[in-house]
Amino acid sequence: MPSTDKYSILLPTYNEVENLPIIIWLLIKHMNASGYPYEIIIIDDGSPDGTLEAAKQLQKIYGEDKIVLRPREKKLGLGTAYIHGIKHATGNYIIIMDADLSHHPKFIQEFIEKQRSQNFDIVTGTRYIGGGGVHGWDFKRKLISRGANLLTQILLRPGVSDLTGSFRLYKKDILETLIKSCVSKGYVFQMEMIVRARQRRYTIGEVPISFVDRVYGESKLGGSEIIQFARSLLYLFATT
Ligand SMILES: Nc1nc2c(ncn2[C@@H]2O[C@H](COP(=O)(O)OP(=O)(O)O)[C@@H](O)[C@H]2O)c(=O)[nH]1
Ligand SMILES: [Mg+2]
Repeated sequence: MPSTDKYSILLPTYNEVENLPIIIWLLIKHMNASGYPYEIIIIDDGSPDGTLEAAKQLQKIYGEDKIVLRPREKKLGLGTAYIHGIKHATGNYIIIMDADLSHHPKFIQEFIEKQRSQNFDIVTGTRYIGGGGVHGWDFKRKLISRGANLLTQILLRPGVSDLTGSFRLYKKDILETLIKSCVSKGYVFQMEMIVRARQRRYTIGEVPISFVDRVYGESKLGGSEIIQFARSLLYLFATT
């Protein structure tokens, strides 16, 4: 392994005070076991539930080299939270994931090994091939996710099985370029990232993951997000 390789894990948080200690504990455990150099960057957007205070406690426990805090004043959205995080990342690889325990840190090592096996530009977790799966979602949410994926597959043919997932590993420079080329916000953002990656002929590897619905707190996916998704999909269909 070249000694310069390092993995920056971006953890955007909004009201994740119950989930944060567990996800951090799991991340530290699995990343230490993997042996790869890493840092965890927490981007909290002024959560009223005290997530940032919890993050400060965790930083004291695990150290400032492992836990980096890059908070913002108020809720400014996930897309810009990633951009903000990337700016402060010292690793040459970036891992993005939810802090709500939907994405289990145990899969990260598989992402890393997949990336290294063929020098992929991007590795994405997939719920729709191999041992992947979704747990805890009701029928409606499963239908929306499947439907969104299916519709996108038909219209855009991106050749990746899970387009709306947000558990991924990127080469840092690739992520920087991609994020700048994306116009959408919200749920559709992850899909646009993959579609644009394909356009640019970036290579994408897939790792089956099991996805568990968030343990505490509420998801932000609502009716307006679905309409926005459909709209953006048509936009991408028309312009790419
Ligand atoms: N910093 C920041 N984090 C956010 C924001 N919105 C959501 N998050 C976090 O981003 C991740 C994904 O959000 P989530 O509600 O789980 O979306 P879902 O999985 O699509 O239901 C979670 O870790 C949230 O705490 C935001 O505006 N700013
Ligand atoms: Mg989530």
